[in-house]
Amino acid sequence: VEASIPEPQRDAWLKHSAHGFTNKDGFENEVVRHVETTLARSMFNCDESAAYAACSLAFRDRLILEWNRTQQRHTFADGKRLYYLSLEFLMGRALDNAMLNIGQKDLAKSGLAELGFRIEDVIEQEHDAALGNGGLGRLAACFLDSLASLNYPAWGYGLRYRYGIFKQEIIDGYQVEVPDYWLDFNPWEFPRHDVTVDIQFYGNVRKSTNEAGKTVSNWEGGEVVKAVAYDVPIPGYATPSTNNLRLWSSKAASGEFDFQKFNSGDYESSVADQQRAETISAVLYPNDNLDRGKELRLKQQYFWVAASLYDIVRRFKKSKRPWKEFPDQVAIQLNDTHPTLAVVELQRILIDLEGLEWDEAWNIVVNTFGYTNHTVLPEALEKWSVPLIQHLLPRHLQIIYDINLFFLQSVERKFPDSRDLLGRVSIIEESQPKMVRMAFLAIVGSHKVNGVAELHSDLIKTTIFKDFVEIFGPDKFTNVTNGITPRRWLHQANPRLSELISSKTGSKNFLTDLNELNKIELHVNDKAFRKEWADIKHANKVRLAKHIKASAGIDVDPTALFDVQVKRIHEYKRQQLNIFGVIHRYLRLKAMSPQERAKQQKRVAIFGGKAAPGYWMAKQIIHLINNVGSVVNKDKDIGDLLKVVFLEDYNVSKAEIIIPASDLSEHISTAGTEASGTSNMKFVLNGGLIIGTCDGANIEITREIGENNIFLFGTLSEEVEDLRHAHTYGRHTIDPELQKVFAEIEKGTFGNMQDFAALISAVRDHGDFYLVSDDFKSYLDTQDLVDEAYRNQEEWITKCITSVSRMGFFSSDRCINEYADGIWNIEPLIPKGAA
Ligand code: 4GP
Repeated sequence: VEASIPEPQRDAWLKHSAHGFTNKDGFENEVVRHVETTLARSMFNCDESAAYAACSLAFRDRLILEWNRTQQRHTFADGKRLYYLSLEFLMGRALDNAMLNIGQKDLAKSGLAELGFRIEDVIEQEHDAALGNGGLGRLAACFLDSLASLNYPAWGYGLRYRYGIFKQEIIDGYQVEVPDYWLDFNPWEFPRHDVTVDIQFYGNVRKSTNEAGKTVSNWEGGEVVKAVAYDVPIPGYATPSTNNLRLWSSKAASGEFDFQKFNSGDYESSVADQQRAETISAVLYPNDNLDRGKELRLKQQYFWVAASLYDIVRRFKKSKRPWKEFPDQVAIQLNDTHPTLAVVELQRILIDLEGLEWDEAWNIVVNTFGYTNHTVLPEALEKWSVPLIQHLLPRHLQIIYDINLFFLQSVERKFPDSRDLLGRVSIIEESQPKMVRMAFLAIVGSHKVNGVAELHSDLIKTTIFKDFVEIFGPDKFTNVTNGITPRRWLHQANPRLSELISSKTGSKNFLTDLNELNKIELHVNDKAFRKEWADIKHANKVRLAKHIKASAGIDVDPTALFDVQVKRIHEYKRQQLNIFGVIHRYLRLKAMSPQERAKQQKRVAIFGGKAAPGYWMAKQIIHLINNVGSVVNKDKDIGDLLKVVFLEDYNVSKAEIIIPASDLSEHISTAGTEASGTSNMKFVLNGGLIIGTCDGANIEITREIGENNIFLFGTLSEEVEDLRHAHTYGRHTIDPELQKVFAEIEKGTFGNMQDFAALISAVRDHGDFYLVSDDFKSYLDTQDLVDEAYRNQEEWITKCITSVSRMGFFSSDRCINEYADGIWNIEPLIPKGAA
């Protein structure tokens, strides 16, 4: 407000206000202007990357104008906003998405053509924004798209990592990690050097008495690091609403500390401080579903949470409302436990800085936060050691102890006779050293806790959080089944299919109301429609085949069945089951006569995904896949009957090529381990069928599309515990077909058997925790059913069309509306011009 232009000068501003391009001519003007001025190049010196840069800047300018208007609208309306706190936003590329969401891709295409460029080549220049590991980060990105498209006043808050998820190279069959420095040129962010927050670490707490005679805690000393905001505009689809993703970057605070050192001649160490400060936002931890408990990670978490809360509180304070209205104005969603310190930080702000009483403050905190759990895997549940928190955040540790004390006292009052219960639910684990259980802190500090698919939400209530359901009652726990944005995952990734669907549904409305897809079921027998459907799938497969040739050097037949498993490599996701199945298929083909072989279904087994750099077993799985590929792919007996491909460096932009080209995709986690899965939804939406276990969202997908349209197999989640128990106590016989596979590996057919000994012994000697042997037979049998079904192409296409038509439920728009109604209590703010 202080910086606003006085009334008399505003006319001049209005007269000169920027507009952005509105037609092709205007677009070309902007592109050329950016080439010639912003980039300081010319028509004699403009390659595709310059064209990409200029085109992106032209779109960015448009977006930021809408962004400004959107923010003004939100400020003026002064309603409740949502803040989505996520350490990961796996955004992928922005240009194509911006062009499509604004509805100007055709214009850009012809404009670029006039200037001498093919739009596809320009789009290809962009480096993925890969600030995430896998499902959790990509979900956050889909949510941002839906929040903007549905016109919700919402912000995302995250970290601006200098290095996103590493780039994966495959060298001699092994994964090698290469740093992903993606910020060389990033036209999609706006540095806000005027929006900074000083963040304190270390130091100590001193108690004092204020004028009112009250004891107050002062957090003093330590070190200060500066957080600088970088804003990324998030365009809504077919609406002017443009939301904000604010990413924080760390910098040394140019405070007294540095100057003192500098003046005393200690130049080197003042530069070292600078670098140390910058490491906070330097790198994304490359773990998916795995907690490593590194000190720098805790620093990242506090840095990000403290900066974001400062920003949120500052915004709230502008409206001069009483504190008790904070939860009416602000909803904060914790994407997993990574931002849980926000609960403590808000309590600290309220009691230490704003002078509220504990209870009043705590009430505000609990009503503000919601917490989403994404996994029940014990190795992924965050814990931080008490000494570490004590050292880094001394005041926060005191507050955590107080939160725990008051919580345990309330439990004790309610359940006076259950001593064990207090130990089980305590936020502090009595281990050596003591640990803070972040999930418990998140539950206690939130008014709603949700899982991400029905089975998963039931499991958290009956297993890891069972006691909390007793304590708080069942209403605090809810389910919001994940979803995906049909804008990126259909319209952008599969433009021809999107076009075909709109020709049958009569409009593009299905992109904002995905249930409209059900109109295509009426056309399932329409010959021309089916033919076009099949042609599109084939073209997408040809495109992927070219990509495979270019990146892996392997020739694949686009008429073969493309069988895809792309996701993070994890024992629980069971890529080992898949590759053992592939070996089995190979051996079976080898044993056949040439005549018999000729009758078999051709397949291409396509894998992709990164392993956490420290996850040795996952890396062995990648190695085995590659070695099997190098044997099978050159076997003359086999030819096109079976190919095995590992696609290097799976990421969002590659997913956009792979997913539309799949016939079958694999979602085969041990039942009860995959919280939801979201790629399962993307594959079905693109007209591929899935083979899967009764796990995560596979179950709801089956309910929606019908069990005839999905290939389910394997152990059910309620049987898993008993089987594991049986394995541990000696009743474990390995499936005979799997034994043959092991024997072949041990013969050295796929290279040095020592390399794969651990993969085999996990199943044979160490209890087969993931039930690979138990599920092997039903997996193979089901794969045979797939071959048979694929042979009947007419029937197959019917299944695909029917499935797509029933996928409306899985839009992230549905999902966001459920959060908005059930957890956040926010309303859309629809601007003029929204479709
Ligand atoms: C993932 C879950 O593994 C996946 O099932 C789910 O679909 C996704 O979150 C989004 O909810 N979890 C993670 C993680 O990525 O790191 O915990």
